[in-house]
Amino acid sequence: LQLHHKCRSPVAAPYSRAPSVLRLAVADGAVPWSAPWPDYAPRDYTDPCVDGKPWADPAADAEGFAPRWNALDGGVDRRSHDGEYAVEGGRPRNPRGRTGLAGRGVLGRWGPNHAADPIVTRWRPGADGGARVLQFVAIRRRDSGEWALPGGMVDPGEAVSTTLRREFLEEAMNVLQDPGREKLVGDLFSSGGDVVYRGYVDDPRNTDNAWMETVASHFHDEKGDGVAALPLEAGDDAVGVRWTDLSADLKLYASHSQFLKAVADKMGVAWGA
Ligand code: RP5
Ligand code: MG
Ligand code: MG
Repeated sequence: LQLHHKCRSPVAAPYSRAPSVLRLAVADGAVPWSAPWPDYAPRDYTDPCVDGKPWADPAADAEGFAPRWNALDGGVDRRSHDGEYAVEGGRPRNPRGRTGLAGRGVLGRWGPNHAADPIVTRWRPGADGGARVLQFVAIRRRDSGEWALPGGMVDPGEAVSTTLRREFLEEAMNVLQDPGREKLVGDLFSSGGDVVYRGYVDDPRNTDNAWMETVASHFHDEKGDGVAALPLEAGDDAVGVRWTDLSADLKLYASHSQFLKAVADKMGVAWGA
């Protein structure tokens, strides 16, 4: 079992709006559900920000709410990339173990919340001679202030390839303010990219009953002139955007640096420590 870490910090950034919401401290050895903890009773918390939202599920015990767990449930994909998850007391159980918080926290869906992360790369311009340096487009998240991939949630019924392109346009090109920019990406995303990771994300918002999963897909512009011409401007939930050198030293949101390591390995560039 790969341990999750970012959802075990007692004052995870997304909860800073509600500082009274603290997670129970869960030691490494107590993460697996198989580790006995008879009186484990984490706080049960679902943030008011998800109440009644069209992108969110209702309360687990809401009348008429009969989700099909581990299945494609209408437009909502309730399957995990990592196999079948358990459902206990009407709630999905985090496949990576305890997080110290029950409920959904700030996540909309019970069980897996599916996202897609576009990784757009080029070679750093102007580096003649010496080792080539790979760069990717990073955004800064409004919620935690951390640098991250410009990813986002897959809408019900949406193809992941569409999410990848849409989220890049929204967060890294601010297309919501300037729809004319959509055509500027040309066919950069038409291939669907090269999937470098698919599965659970070590996201600080994860709870015992709700967690992030993603498909991280790589789009590389070998010549770099196409992507160099893209106007980068933060939009939607992003408050910054920039070309960033790939490196093991990067401190990124959730498990995003793990996806970038896969890109570095694939492209044959040094990752470091
Ligand atoms: C992460 O949250 C995913 O890897 C993706 O980058 C992101 C999606 O959530 P929002 O950006 O929509 O908040 O777990
Ligand atoms: Mg978004
Ligand atoms: Mg996002």
